[in-house]
Amino acid sequence: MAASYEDLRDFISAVEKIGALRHVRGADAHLELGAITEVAAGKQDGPALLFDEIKGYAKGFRIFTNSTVQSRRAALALGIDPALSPLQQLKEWKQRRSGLSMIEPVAAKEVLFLQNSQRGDAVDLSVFPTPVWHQKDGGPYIGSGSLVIMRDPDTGWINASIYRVQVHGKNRVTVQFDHTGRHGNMIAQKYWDRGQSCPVAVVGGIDPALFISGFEYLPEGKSEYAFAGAIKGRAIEIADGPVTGLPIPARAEIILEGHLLSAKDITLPEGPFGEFTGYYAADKRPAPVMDVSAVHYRNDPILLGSPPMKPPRFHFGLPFRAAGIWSDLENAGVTDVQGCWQHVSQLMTVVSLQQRYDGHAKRAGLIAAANSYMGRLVVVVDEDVDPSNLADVMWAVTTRCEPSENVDIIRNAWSSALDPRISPEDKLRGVTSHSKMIINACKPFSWRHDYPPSSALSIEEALEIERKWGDVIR
Ligand SMILES: Cc1cc2nc3c(=O)[nH]c(=O)nc-3n(C[C@H](O)[C@H](O)[C@H](O)COP(=O)(O)O)c2cc1C
Ligand SMILES: [Mn+2]
Repeated sequence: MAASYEDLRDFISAVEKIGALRHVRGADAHLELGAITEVAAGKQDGPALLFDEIKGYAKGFRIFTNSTVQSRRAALALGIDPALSPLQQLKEWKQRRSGLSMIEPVAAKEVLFLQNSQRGDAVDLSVFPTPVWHQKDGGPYIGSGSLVIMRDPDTGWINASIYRVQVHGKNRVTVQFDHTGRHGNMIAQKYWDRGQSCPVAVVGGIDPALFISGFEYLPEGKSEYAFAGAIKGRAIEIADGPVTGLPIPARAEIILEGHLLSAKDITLPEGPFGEFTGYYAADKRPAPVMDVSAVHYRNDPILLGSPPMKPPRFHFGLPFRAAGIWSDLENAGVTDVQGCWQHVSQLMTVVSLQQRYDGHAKRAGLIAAANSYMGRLVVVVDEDVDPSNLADVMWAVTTRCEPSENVDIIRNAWSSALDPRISPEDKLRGVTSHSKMIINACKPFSWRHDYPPSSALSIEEALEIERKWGDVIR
């Protein structure tokens, strides 16, 4: 099954059909809109939100938030049956992802983003509601879930990834690269090294397939558009931006076209911006400046807002990085993995497996730890524990793990400058690594058959009862 929406509006309609959309009128883009988003995202089955009549802005200039924070909408975005259990959904995505065939974008017949344009001196970003999302943010962000499009000047390769975009005036924004290895930064640098500014388009109001693609780690030279096409099972329709000639999804909502100026000549202080860890771990920092020379937008445009929020709220309700680790385990030859999951917005990884030999669980834990970005905690559980169920995972930790025997600490491992627990002194010295704890919460292999048996139903037995008696006990 592939995802079947045409564009963001179409996805919003699909969300409304499953009863998961709420309309919010009269909110203030300064903090209030972000606060409503955060509270809704924190609810068990929290809805997606479509804001209109935003205080001080024209009716029809809308913002859509919490698009895919919840697993049912994440499944809808991927085209996966939402009736499956979350772990089955992730398993299906893992299987599909490894066999996806790329679908190259095609030229659009109709270019919806050109319905309205501002050019040159008429460019004025202040007509668009741009939220200040969290209280200590350095300013308003038009890009919290927008694609940044650039073309490699040597190869013509188009990169389209998500980087945050702060507004600094009516025709100036900054684009923030977390580190110099970001494809956008590598491409911009090539132009700057030749004494040129880098043509760039910021695309706001994209559908979830483009969002997922812009978020995925695709290798250099690979097209995020082709990957988004693969998710949808159908080519993304693109059209050239009139100013930059960059290919832009024709059904996107709001487009900024212009040039990213050489960071050698000019930067502006960017941030701080509330991060996905739930902290401000990085201060205001210099970021490259984009001069906006044209803005295009659809009638009644919808900006996709995807601010980072305190965990467990996360941009995407299925932990697709965990699907990557699950594949990594299988590719490394670790058999009998029943599932892999991430909690706390990717900061905790859980692997569930059926132990076949002594050391099996540790082998899986070490691989998962090596590939867990910023995650301090890795837990390995037996096959009777659903890794997506945090309460079950903690039950296993508290009843099967003897801390003096089953906990390992791995030092100097993969984290980032956004890690709130790396000290300011260490950060100044360039330290971006941390330690990781691997908890083996499996029954000890050598006496697993003598372990006190569980009094609870198995996952299958419980599901069977749900099927038969669910309506009565719900
Ligand atoms: C909502 C959202 C916001 C993001 N913001 C940034 C950002 O500001 N800077 C950044 O470097 N990466 C950011 N990322 C992560 C990148 O989009 C992601 O790592 C992507 O794979 C990078 O693509 P690239 O390899 O083409 O550079 C964000 C991701 C999401 C989902
Ligand atoms: Mn890329």
